[in-house]
Amino acid sequence: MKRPFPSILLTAAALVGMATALPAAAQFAKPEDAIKYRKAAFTVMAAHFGRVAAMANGKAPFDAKAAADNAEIATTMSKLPFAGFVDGSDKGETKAKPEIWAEMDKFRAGATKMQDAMVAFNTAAKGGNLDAIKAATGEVGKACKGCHDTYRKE
Ligand code: ASC
Repeated sequence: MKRPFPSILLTAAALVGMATALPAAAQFAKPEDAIKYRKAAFTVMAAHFGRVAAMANGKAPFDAKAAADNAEIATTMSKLPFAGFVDGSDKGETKAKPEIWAEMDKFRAGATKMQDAMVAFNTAAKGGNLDAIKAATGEVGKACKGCHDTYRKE
């Protein structure tokens, strides 16, 4: 019997669909994989946010196109790290404080605040007005710092 789509392709397509539709449902074989994942996502987010922040702070020349491109990536990345704060990932190579797991609702609220600030920042970056970008950058920075002060070691 000849089928139009071999079932292996259908299975592969279904897996790809799941992986792209549900980043928040990222699965981890081991707690250390979740730790690596969230650190990687934060690292990429910070790199791209930082490029715009450098422009906002006058440490890099303002380039509207680069600001918009980097803000878009930072905003996309901001959606990813929090899926990595799974149970059991409070121990290992991490600066995450145990308070995160004791106050998960509060922690998630802080994450949402940052993600919302990122969306506003992305809008500002697309608008190309440096003063608006400066203000929105400050709001994202505040949201980052808010959680770092409470939930990050050192
Ligand atoms: C950044 C970055 C952070 C935040 C934080 C804001 O660019 O990498 O972690 O801003 O420094 O206070």
